[in-house]
Amino acid sequence: MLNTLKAFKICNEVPELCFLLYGPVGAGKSSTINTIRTIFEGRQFVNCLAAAGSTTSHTLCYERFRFANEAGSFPFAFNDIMGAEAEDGVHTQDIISALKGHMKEGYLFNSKYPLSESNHYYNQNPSLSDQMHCLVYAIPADKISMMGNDFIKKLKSVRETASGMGIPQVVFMTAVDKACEMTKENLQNIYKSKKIRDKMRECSNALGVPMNCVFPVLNYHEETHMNENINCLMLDALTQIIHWANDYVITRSNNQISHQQPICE
Ligand SMILES: Nc1nc2c(ncn2[C@@H]2O[C@H](COP(=O)(O)OP(=O)(O)OP(=O)(O)O)[C@@H](O)[C@H]2O)c(=O)[nH]1
Ligand SMILES: [Mg+2]
Repeated sequence: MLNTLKAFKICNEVPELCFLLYGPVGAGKSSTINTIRTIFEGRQFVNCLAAAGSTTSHTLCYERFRFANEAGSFPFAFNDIMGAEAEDGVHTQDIISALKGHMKEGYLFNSKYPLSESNHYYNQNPSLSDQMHCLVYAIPADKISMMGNDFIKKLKSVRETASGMGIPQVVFMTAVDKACEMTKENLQNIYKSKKIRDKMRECSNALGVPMNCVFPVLNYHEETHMNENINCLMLDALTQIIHWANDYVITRSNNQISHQQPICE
């Protein structure tokens, strides 16, 4: 799977495929990026992470992460954002700005006020390369049932915007170890676990994303060595979503070309 990803040729329209991570505080968004870096770069990465159980977001700045190893760089990037809370946390309008490519890297989130058009970090004319090509919801498996109505409401408006733009939407269901003891003991049991399947269905219903777009994953969080099972789950998700993001870019650029062509009578 690693070789497949390395060999993946993205379309010519954009230099890299962009994924935006969105989810509640402490859902494992930053950990997902660290896990991907760990897999590609062959060593553990620990950036700024929220303490487990923290209620305020640790990620405060809009950042794009790229991945590379000695063989070269991979043609995709993940954007990390502040977690969404019912009242505090990332402003829904900011997620929409990020999706559309208006938000520049380095922007410091402010949960009271969304990014304004006059801000230095506001990109007035985003191109297809600046916008997101896939929205990845990070939802912790053990907390799906606890997601409050306020958060679901926020999520709904983000989902509507993404759907309106035709952006593919997937779920990374994190912390599978916390939702199923059998899976915690041996990650390979994930494929046999009824609990995990039920959680995936819950995710699918809550977010309106089909079951085959819900990927159960485990992030590196306490391991000190590489773990093939963790890597395989994440790589399985990546090898699928990279195609969907690429398809989206192709569709969008075809539409743009057809809109630009003069209408011949
Ligand atoms: N057990 C377990 N813990 C995890 C997993 N993923 C992340 N964590 C832990 O959950 C906590 C929060 O993870 P983060 O990656 O900081 O979450 P985040 O979504 O970036 O949080 P904010 O930036 O604060 O919104 C950390 O202590 C992680 O070690 C997982 O798959 N399993
Ligand atoms: Mg974070």
